[in-house]
Amino acid sequence: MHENMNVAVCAAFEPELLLEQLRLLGTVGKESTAGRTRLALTDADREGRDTVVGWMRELGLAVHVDRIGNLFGVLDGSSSEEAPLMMGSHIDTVRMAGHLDGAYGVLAALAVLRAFRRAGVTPPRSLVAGAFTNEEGVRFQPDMLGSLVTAGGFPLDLALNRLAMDDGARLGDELKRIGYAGEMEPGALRPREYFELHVEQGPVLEDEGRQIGIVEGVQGISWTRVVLSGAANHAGTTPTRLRKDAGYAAGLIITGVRSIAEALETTVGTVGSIGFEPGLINVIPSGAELTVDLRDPDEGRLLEAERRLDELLHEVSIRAHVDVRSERLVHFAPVPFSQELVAMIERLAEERGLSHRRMISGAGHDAQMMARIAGVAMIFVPSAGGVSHSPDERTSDEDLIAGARLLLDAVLQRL
Ligand code: HGY
Ligand code: MN
Ligand code: MN
Repeated sequence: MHENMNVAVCAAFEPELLLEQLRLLGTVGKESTAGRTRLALTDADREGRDTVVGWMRELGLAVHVDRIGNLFGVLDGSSSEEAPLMMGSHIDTVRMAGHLDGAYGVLAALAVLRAFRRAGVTPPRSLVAGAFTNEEGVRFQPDMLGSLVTAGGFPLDLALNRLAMDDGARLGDELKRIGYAGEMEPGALRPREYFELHVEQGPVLEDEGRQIGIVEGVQGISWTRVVLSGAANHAGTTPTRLRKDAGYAAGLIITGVRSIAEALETTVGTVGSIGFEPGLINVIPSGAELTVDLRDPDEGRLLEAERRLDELLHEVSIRAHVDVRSERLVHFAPVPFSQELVAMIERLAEERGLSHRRMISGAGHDAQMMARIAGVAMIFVPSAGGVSHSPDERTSDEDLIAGARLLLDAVLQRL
């Protein structure tokens, strides 16, 4: 685009409104305890979607919802021939979440489209702000499901039939219930580039005092569900040698996962959810269900971590005299992003005088799925204390604005 147009669009960028919308969206799903919870396709997620759709309509964007519930606001370009440029992220959250994870990328994308609108500049090709369904994957697995279906990595019908881990609801029925079972075929909006702006959710940028992370890719992710079946018995009368204690088995797995991670060094391992049956103080647990999250930047080490986990499960079944069944819910190999776009964003950060560094994302993102069908890059801003997936998630206004302005620079550079 002509330099004058770039200047006009940058001048029309409204950081204050971005911060205000982040605060407002952060009130949706507010928990009486702490943080907010907008699990995918719950009423709170619907309310979050309605809020973002309202802001899209205020901007006069064409709003599209596809059959997996992905949400897109489109600013038409002067040419409809050329593939659009898309920015996005997600607005579903984990439980008791911060207000930035996902929402920041969606609302910054809207802020970029708003700058074009306010400057009265029509982009040469369409610009799209997207919010993908079920990025967190805590209710329905796998995570990043909306973008994975968009990228052709998961069949739509299979996705619509996924059952919620919490209440067993069918994903397709939940989409209908909240009014976001769209008509557009997933992937119909196929961008040439996809940019995602996100908080780092880790300690690196803050530790090094840098303002921007230029993300070169995402590490590999493995999720496993484990079901342990022992025998309920009296906590007082049953000798240790006669126990088939599913709770003890779960404890061996939790400590075993930590040992696998420590042994493989770059691997991280988490048993994040666990439940006992019958879950009573004086009954030896007959059953336990837990999940294991393993991650590593290297596919070979991630596969080795999975092998060691499977070995651990076998050993625990013998040692604790319980039946162990496991189901691999997710295996996503590490994903590299576009080196051309990474270098471009790095140069733009230099030009803005922003301190920056290249890095790999420890968290999963929709960008890793969109990298299957588009040129992809991500921009990180620091997380205070490296905290995320927590009500204590914080990023300074200055850093939030710097990241959003760099996103706008990247878009202008590509148009
Ligand atoms: O699990 C993740 O890394 C992402 O938050 N879904
Ligand atoms: Mn996220
Ligand atoms: Mn997240």
